Amino acid sequence: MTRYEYAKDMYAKIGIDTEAAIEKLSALPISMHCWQGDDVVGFDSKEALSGGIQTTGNYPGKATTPDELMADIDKACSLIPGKKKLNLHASYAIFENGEFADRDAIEPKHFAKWVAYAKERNMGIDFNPTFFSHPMVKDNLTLSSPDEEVRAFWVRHGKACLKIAEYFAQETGVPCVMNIWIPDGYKDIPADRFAPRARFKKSLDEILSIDYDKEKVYITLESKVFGIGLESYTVGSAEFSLSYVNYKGITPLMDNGHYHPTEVVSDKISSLLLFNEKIALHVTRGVRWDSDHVVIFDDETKEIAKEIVAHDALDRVFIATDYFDASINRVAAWVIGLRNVQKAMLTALLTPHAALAALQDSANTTKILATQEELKTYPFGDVWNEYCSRCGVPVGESWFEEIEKYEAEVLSKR
Ligand code: RNT
Ligand code: ZN
Repeated sequence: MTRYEYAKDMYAKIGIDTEAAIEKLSALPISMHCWQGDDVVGFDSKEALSGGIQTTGNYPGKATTPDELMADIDKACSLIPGKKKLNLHASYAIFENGEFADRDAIEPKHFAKWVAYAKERNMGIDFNPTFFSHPMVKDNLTLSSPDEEVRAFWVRHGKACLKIAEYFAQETGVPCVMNIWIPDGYKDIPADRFAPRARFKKSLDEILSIDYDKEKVYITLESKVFGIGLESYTVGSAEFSLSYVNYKGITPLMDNGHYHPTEVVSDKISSLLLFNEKIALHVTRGVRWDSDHVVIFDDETKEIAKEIVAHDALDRVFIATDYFDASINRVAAWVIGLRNVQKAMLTALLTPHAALAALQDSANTTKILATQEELKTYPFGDVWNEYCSRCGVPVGESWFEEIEKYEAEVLSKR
């Protein structure tokens, strides 16, 4: 009997079909953020990263050209099991032959290379307007700016991105999630909390006033509680974002680094699923704050996965990663984080949710706790290894040898 066969039997005894779990997980797309590869720099400006987010570290070998970034994404994908979608930011527009278009004038053609890349790999594409790291961000404000020139510029950017999102969906045949996140806010106590939010609402209304195919593009709005230099007030707070989403019938996006430290996204998912057809997630890891550390296989990531699986919402939740660590090998950072998202999902798929829920309904909370704790020592690793091997990616820590080789042969030569 192989280790997998043994594990399969053990899970079968508690009513879990490991084959079905592997099959479900193989079909679940995880949207991989391109910006881990170059510290959120992009190709369209020489501006430093702004918007209250921060990368720290200067590990050698970061991608500085589209070809390098694409090669690094390929390397990472070859070491991550499961289905991937590509998540791009507008700042990753590719300009050729000396051509340039500012953020408010970008067009689908500036992303044609990404489309060709995704099509060759059978990937869908998600998209993000880039409302940061640009000279038109004035006083940390974009869509909520009182300066009409600034506000209008970013509205045009949003509209331009919507066209590009439609183009991605059209070309790849996979719906595109277009996520709006603005960094707007104030470092210290604002005199007026209302007007910036009213302007943000107006700007979103303007962007969404253009016609788009709602079957092809899902617009999501990402809330946030604070940013570096924006500690006292963010325009796109949780209440603003949820209310706006409900008012317009778009999709909410929760980033698990964007709440007060004792709040957990795992506890928010069920409420949002009750009132929204679809929801979206940015899976990250906050260390004390929204620090965007590489996702690890920790309790909260598992709990998030559990909420998706237990409510049978695999096809209602858009799962994306969002973190950026410049202090370690960037390709490895992708691999570690995405393998951990996959592990969390697999753990959830190997949990007898219905049986546990029945215990809750019969008030047998003692048995719930006992079962949950016993499940922690089930042979999860053997199912995980089987899954990796069936996906054709390295099993166990052997993937790291590939990273060392890639670093020696490619990254260190940059
Ligand atoms: C920032 C948000 C946002 C960004 C990316 C780069 O706090 O999480 O999603 O990380 O758009
Ligand atoms: Zn995010």
